[in-house]
Amino acid sequence: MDQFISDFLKDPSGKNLQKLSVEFLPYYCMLISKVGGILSQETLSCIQKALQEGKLTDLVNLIQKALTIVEDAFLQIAVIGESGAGKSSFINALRRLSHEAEGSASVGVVETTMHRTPYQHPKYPQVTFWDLPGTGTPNFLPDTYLEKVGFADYDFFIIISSSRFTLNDALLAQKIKDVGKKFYFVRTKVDSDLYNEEKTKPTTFTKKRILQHIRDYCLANLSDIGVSDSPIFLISNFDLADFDFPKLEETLLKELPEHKRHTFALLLPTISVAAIEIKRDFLKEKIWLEALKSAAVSFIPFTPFVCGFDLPEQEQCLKDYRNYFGLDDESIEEIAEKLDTSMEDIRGCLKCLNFWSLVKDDSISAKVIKGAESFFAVKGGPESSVIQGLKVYILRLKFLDTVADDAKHLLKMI
Ligand SMILES: Nc1nc2c(ncn2[C@@H]2O[C@H](COP(=O)(O)OP(=O)(O)O)[C@@H](O)[C@H]2O)c(=O)[nH]1
Ligand SMILES: [Mg+2]
Repeated sequence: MDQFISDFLKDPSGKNLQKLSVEFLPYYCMLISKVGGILSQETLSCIQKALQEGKLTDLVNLIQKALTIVEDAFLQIAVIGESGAGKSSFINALRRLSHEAEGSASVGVVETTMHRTPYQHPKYPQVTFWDLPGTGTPNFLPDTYLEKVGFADYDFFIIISSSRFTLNDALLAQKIKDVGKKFYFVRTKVDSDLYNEEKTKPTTFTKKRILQHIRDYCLANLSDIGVSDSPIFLISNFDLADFDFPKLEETLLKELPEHKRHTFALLLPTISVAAIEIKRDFLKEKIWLEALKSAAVSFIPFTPFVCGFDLPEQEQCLKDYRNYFGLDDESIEEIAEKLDTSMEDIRGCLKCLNFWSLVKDDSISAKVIKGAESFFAVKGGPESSVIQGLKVYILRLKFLDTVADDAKHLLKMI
């Protein structure tokens, strides 16, 4: 049982809440993912203050408001670069769509228009990638470009090149910075550079040396055109798990505003153990905040029952988790195809598909009773809202761990 929540339930007095207000921040920092959490500094301070002053209604409202903002967060990602650099491929890779899938961005098509094209994420409609007109087109005018493409709409810009970054890219980066937005340089197609090098120089070829060479070359090129100290991410759109893509993910997550991190973490493809862990941490944080909220509600007199244990809702929650980790039916079918095996074979390896066995797990009731014991001591009898809240908390953690472990297991198989 979570120590903080259990301590919270043990004693609703002002003295205990004051103690918890001191412990809150260190505890929260320990709980969240290595790339940060979903609460802003301001919300954290307000939560601390609410605990210190024993204002439980404020605490509940603060958590609820923060969770709603996180749920509703939209993400608009602008992708820029010359025609042929790999923009459409990058967008498709992040949307987990093959080039042939319906709704995918057309690959290999030379764009000459000055229009931007939106591509919504098929699973997360609040995320849109924008394929922006190329910086290499004759119509490109750095002074008016950002205005024309509506720069204020985007959370950040990805500037893509498959060879040298151009002066226009550099001018654009400078302007993006001037308007207070972030940009990231991404060098695509390193898989094909490696392939070509190995074919042409098989005796002296080493992967590490070639990648370092590409990185140095890009950095020198950027420095030549006046951009210093910007990191470069080397990637292959054909294999996001390799090269710098995981580093790019982490950097973006760290640099996004807190309330948008959750949305971005969910859309990350589950292509590495690190990506699975990051996703798990973000979802865990949310489960914990919901549990803290529901614990606080138990101490507020005359509050209507907020957090009941509703089976269809729990079933939906498990479904959502499977979706987030790429274990929904459609994804399982794709994996079976990839591994040239039957869907039943894959399903047989997954524990997260059996909702009932997870719900009926005896260890859950034992944990709920243990967690509620401290509360009984205060109130002198079982309080149904506490039991329900703990049940939801422990069950959701179980769902999450089962799904994340299954995702890791499948990753190993793939
Ligand atoms: N080897 C390799 N080819 C890529 C990569 N990204 C894109 N391509 C290929 O480069 C060509 C142009 O890609 P596209 O995504 O249409 O570029 P765009 O014009 O910037 O949208 C296509 O043939 C892609 O298959 C990559 O990372 N590695
Ligand atoms: Mg394109």
